[in-house]
Amino acid sequence: DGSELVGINNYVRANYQEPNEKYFGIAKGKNVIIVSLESLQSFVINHKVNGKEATPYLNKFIHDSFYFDHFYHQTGQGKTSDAEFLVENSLFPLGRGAVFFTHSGNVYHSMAERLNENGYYTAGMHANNKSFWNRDIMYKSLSYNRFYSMTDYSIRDEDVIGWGLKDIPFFNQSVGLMKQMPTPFYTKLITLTNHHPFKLDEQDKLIDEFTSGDGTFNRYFTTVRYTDEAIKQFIEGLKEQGLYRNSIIVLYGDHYGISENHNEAMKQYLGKEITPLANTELQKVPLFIHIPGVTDKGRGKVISEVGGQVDIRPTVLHLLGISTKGDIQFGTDLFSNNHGDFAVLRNGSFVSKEYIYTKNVCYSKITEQPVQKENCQPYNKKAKQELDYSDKIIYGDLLRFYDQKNAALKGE
Ligand code: GP9
Ligand code: MN
Repeated sequence: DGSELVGINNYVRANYQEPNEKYFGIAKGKNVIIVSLESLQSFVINHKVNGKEATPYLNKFIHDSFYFDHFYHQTGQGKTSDAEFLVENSLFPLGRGAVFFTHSGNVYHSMAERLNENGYYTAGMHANNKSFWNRDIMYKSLSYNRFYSMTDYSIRDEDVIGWGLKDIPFFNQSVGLMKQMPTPFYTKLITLTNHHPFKLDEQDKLIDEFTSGDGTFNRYFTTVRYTDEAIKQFIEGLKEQGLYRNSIIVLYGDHYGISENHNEAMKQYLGKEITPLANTELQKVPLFIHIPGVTDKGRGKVISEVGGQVDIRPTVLHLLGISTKGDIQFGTDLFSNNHGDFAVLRNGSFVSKEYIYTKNVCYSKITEQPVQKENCQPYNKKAKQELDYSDKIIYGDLLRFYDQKNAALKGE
């Protein structure tokens, strides 16, 4: 039965944070374009390799966006699909396995569902086989109206690398498809080229590889650079088609591309030891939110609030003027005055304004040294509680006992 949901619901109600009046509804009625950027980590932003920027376009786009530079991925073994799950539901993915496979039959009240209710056409777009990560099944549970997958794109042999269409033709064709959609629409696009093992055709290499003994690490910069170029052409395409000024654009990195197996090369690149603390900081992924008429013409802003992918759903819905007060979610609006500088990673590590907790050690972010565990204690409880409640919801399919429309438990 739904009795397990009582305590969870109370917790969620108590942790709800009011949106910031200044931003609530600021993008009302606009299209929503969310881009999941494959394996893009924050350490490459505003960083050079062999004297050249790895992300020249994104570095510029910071000035036309709200750019969150203390934003963390919270994914587990489900990688890209876990990031999608976080963004749609503001719930955490599972500690093991991929929720897209294991719990695709559950009831969810996704962001897409909320947008459908508010008159949006909703679509996932990804030029890979539709059944990868069980997306074709899960997207139905997430209430997408349509999934544009491999067969919806025209794919010439020379446009393929790795698992699917290269990012440049993918974005290019996606703009064409968006142009045909009923408005307002919500599209969620997933890039692919910056995926392990980071292989590119010769003509797509726009910068030289890094030089270390680690080929995977060296190549990473070249595929990152290619995706940066693809985003540039995408934004230009949106402008040409008149979609840019009617759409908010959210770009986020899905998860790390460089694992701890590459610490040696990472140390060489960053010029510092990759301690457990540094490794946790490396789980930062970029988050850009462009709002037409608000952040453009250089009126963007870097926001250093600590947050994570679980926060995207309330943040975006609030920008559109859609309340999430009655929703069961664990994220909070990044623009809220009470967001509260916090991100828990799926492995239980967490980050606050002053501390990082990982592998049973509480570190001061300022001194980078271990400090007394008591400093991390209040956050430790929150971290465990939220992961545990989220797991309970998924394992028990508890949202089927929740009446989303009336913001109440069913039968009460
Ligand atoms: C596959 C793409 C990459 O469709 O999402 O998956 P990943 O291995 O990053 O989860
Ligand atoms: Mn991925």
